[in-house]
Amino acid sequence: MLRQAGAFRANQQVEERVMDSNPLERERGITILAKNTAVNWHGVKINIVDTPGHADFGGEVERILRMVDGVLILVDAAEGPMPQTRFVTRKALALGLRPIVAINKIDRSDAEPLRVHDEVLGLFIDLEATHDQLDAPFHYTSSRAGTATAELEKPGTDLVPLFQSIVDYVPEPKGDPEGPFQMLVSTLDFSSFIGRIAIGRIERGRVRVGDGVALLPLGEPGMVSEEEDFERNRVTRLYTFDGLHRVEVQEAEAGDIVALSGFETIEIGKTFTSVDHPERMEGIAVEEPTISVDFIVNNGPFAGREGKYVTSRQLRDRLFRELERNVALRVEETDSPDTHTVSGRGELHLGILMETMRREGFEFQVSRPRVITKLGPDGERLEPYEELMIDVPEAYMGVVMEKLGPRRTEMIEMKNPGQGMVRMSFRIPARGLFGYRSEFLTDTRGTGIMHHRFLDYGPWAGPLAGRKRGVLIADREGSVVAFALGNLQERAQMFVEPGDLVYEGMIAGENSRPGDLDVNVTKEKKLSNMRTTASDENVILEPPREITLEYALEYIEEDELIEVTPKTIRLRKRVLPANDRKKAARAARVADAS
Ligand SMILES: Nc1nc2c(ncn2[C@@H]2O[C@H](COP(=O)(O)OP(=O)(O)OP(=O)(O)O)[C@@H](O)[C@H]2O)c(=O)[nH]1
Ligand SMILES: [Mg+2]
Repeated sequence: MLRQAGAFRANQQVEERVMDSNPLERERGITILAKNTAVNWHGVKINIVDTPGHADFGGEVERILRMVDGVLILVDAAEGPMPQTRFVTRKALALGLRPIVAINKIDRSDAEPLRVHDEVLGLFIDLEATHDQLDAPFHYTSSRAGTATAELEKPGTDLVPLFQSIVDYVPEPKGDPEGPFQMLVSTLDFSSFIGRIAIGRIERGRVRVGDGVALLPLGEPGMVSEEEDFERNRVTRLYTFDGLHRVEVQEAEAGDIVALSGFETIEIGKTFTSVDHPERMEGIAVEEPTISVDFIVNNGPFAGREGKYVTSRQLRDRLFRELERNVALRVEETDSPDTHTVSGRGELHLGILMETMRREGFEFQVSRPRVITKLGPDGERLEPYEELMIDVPEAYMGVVMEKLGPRRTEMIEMKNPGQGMVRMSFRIPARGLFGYRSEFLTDTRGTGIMHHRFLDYGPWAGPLAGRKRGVLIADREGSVVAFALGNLQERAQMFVEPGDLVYEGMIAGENSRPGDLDVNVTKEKKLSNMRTTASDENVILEPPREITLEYALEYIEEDELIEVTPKTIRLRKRVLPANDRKKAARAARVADAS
């Protein structure tokens, strides 16, 4: 769309996924932060906000939806609607926005656009779309080829039909440009030159650089009384969006999405108004967090070796700073100054924060995630449930069901779209997913795909079994030796490779059976005087399992921690010395028996 609307120079080389500008986004191939752009199509300015698709970034989606008058829903022509599609679509439909559907990637050899068309309609009905919304225009598109068509028999040649639908179908902004100025802060940006920048859509009136404007505190919508204190300041800079650029302007009016600076107390959800008409808009409702983890100062033996920021003070300041723009996040202090509890919308949401911090040079530890329970109307305990969607080859269906059963899973749907694959969706307590991913990957030999997302709160499911297998724990500090791994790998999947540094209490691999084992991964082969060649190099080692942050979050048990540094992710026992762990286990057994 950018290209065909002339956002690029004729021969400009444009990289793929050009809006995903943040390094983490580029690396992972997903959108994390919503971004604004705008194109001009035959004299009509179309503001576009690109949102993340994943449900964990729902907070991001919820607030930007307040800036738009319509939505374009992109669905993969082979995969069909995914759990995350349902999430964003529900939000958009509930706000009464009119959707346009693009069934994209019709160039894929396994595309089934008609089936996907039906699935999207089914989804709309499920989500109680209005008549108007059900009447959504559908386009079959290939964004790679730059084509759209409303009828499959007539292959598209460009995106004109899609642009036309947007112009015809999405209402113009309704705000009166002659009324008193009003704008909701939907998102934030920061520049070291000009400070905090508010981004939002002007609801009503107009604003000029130099205007004195009020910035109202959060609160109930309506006129703000004289007593309430609010910031009054001058707009120092004003920008609108155009293609991939921000354009500095002197004036903007109702319907424009702008970036505006000059205020100290900018916060998401606050309202800007003219000074003589301080009318607050409804704030941004963000869904409550569902899981928590503890961020703990790194107290392992390797602390401070790889990170720049390691103190509890630095960690605390950084976490609280994150709240300014990450609206679905909560940070709480605990009894210990070394520990903060951080709550978010899912493992990915928290995982991205951790990943961002380690890139900035932070070093810290994280606990196993806990679900956030609530009380129901009759005082009963409720816990979060997720929708789990699994694609596996038919042969692995049995083992998946067998493993999910004890995790209190309920099957919602099973489909057999062909090609030997089955798609199943389940309702599962969020707790039931902890530790499941690694089993799933092992059980399906890496051929399965799983997605999950928050669904709702439901009755507490009772005790659930934890991880099935135990871990191998390094019993001393040192450098990992191939010879030692060669002996261990028959009964374990290693997480470390030769040359890695380990310490006592660090987790080096997964036991293929239940129960933890303390092992020496630094053990050298005894040198005899008959030594021949470098025997170490003859050991054939399985590659270690790669431990990513999200993997680690789903993997660890309550008595374990993840150590996160800019260079490494290590798993460890909370209690490092093997003797202390044994004593604790003995004490627990005694307590159990009595
Ligand atoms: N074959 C084919 N691939 C496409 C087409 N459009 C996009 N892709 C590929 O699909 C992948 C995902 O594209 P993205 O633009 O990141 O998808 P997205 O919906 O923005 O993803 P999120 O923002 O993370 O939800 C990229 O590798 C694209 O190259 C298409 O029309 N045909
Ligand atoms: Mg994207």
